[in-house]
Amino acid sequence: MGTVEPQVAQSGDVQEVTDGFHLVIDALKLNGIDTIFGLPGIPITDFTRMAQAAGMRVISFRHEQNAGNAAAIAGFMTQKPGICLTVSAPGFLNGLTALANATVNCFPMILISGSSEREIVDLQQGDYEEMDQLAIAKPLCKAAFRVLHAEDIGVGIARAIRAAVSGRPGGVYLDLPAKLFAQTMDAEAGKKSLIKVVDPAPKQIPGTDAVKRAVDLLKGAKKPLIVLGKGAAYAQADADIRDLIERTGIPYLPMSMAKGLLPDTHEQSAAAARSYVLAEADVVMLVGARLNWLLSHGKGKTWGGTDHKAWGDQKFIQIDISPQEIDSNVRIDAPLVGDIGSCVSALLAAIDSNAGSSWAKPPADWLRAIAERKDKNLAKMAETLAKDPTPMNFHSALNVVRDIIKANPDAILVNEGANALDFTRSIVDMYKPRKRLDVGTWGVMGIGMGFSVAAAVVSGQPVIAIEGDSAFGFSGMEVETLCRYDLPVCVVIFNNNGVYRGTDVNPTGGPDVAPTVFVKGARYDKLMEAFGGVGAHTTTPAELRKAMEEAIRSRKPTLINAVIDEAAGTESGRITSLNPTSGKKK
Ligand code: FYN
Ligand code: ADP
Repeated sequence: MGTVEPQVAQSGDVQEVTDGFHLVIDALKLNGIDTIFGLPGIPITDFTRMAQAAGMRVISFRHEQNAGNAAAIAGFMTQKPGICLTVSAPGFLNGLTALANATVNCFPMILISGSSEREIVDLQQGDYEEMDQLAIAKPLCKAAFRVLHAEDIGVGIARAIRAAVSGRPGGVYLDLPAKLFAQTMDAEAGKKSLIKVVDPAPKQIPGTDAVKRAVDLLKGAKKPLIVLGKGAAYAQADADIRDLIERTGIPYLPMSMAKGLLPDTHEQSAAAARSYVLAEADVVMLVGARLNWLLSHGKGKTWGGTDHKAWGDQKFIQIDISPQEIDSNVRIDAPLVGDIGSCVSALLAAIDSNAGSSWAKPPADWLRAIAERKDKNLAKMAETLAKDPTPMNFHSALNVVRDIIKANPDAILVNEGANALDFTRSIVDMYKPRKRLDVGTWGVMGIGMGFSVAAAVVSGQPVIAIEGDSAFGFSGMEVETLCRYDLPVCVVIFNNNGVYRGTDVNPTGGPDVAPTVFVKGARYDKLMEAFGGVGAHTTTPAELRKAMEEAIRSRKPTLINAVIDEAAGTESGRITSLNPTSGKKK
């Protein structure tokens, strides 16, 4: 395994050879990629051993989807493509969900899957794990490539990296047939065939006319608003974004994964007056945020429209790296196409040259009106959080989480569920960029443990995963992975015995429970103890606080079963309206 015997060339000289295994590893390392998230098996088991032997960090999971989610979020956090490695057909398909999710979320990721004999697959003769993986991956990701010859590995990896991180980032599939790994070639020629990608995500500078158009629109606004999306968080232009917001004095609304780009306690944050600002603003600047369902497609009552499809009266500026994003839902009056770093610094320069230090702050009555709404909502929230009901509910439990994050602002918060997601988003303030990782554009369940593993591995910081009991189930087996790598992850399961809540009953009176109900009183904490981690069973905020503080202090993998009122929680949390209602009459 792993070693390639030197071959004797015809001249009698010893010729150093390399092979597909080593060329892939060398190509990744040459491009600064030092971690692989994956799951070994035919035909990539030896590859994982050799990668580890070559000094790469190889993190093995229990299911490929979780490895894929880990790779995707590592890409978001680092701007380097996260690598997920899987076996053929079923392993590939398991990783594909994460690849599609990464693409939808604009996270750079490369799914590398081994594949079976091309000749047999193409003639459909029934190979072990036979599947035309390239064809299946293509419509679900940004780009898909296959490498058939060892001398093309350098180009294949370079194309995959460029496709993942340039322009709008996304998921890339790289198909590596089993035969490729064992192919040999002259070591020197192999080395020369590798490419160190120069400037993988080139800056995209916005046009000066586009910058002027945007500044003119902002300048004339009476009720301006900036919406920060996860593209703004990804861009790592934190200081300039903060500068732009503070120098213009414009109120801003963070989308969920943009929370913490500026501290949520910032006086210009309009998060607690969301409905008001969206409906009332006259000029809205979107920074790395799409007008998709999370922003009601930029129209309807949310935006002050007269009915659910009507456009509001506001004008939009949109900063995005993808020119095709513009006008996708409503008219964009001032598109600013380019990378966020370049666009924001161009805006700052234009603001300087236009107005010097005298850029007029937004009208006081707009700021006052927002402050009034915000103060009212904050006071209402404070009142709810101060209650200490028995049994514990989402609010009293999250009041604890809120304090823990405040005391540990470098900790990363992973969050999934329905109510567990929605309440956490509005209750737990974030203080630093890219610290909140959640279900993203699809609202997908199952990211929890994959994101947690990657967050801990990439950052070395403590991770707190706030999980609905249903959401946790999608990736729960990875608690073994947390223990195996001894990661500082504290999983808190908000256990209310079911999907949304645990109180539904089977209307027939039959022996099966309702489709949304789980085993009552489940002890998820014992799952963690089974693998040597710390389990805690908590029923009060005081117990929860103690267990969380201990987890942060010890940095041991910890799972806290936080029992909450089984009647707490609404159907689908804040998005109940997306459920269709039956029109059937008796
Ligand atoms: C927000 N709010 C606050 C605060 N932050 N009040 C007090 N204090 C703080 N810190 C207020 C805010 O102004 C809103 O009140 C309300 O709380 C809700 O805010 P939120 O959650 O930001 O806004 P809303 O309306 O829920 O946003 C829509 C959404 C969001 C689609 C962006 O619901 C979302 O991100 N959903 C993702 C759901 C998902 O993916 N679920 C997973 C699948 S679950 P008002 O201004 O008074 O309205 C499968 O079933
Ligand atoms: P949110 O869900 O937080 O609203 P979205 O995922 O909808 O955020 O939007 C992110 C947007 O950011 C995408 O349209 C994407 O093209 C854009 N984007 C991602 N990275 C960059 C970047 N570096 N520069 C400019 N735009 C970016």
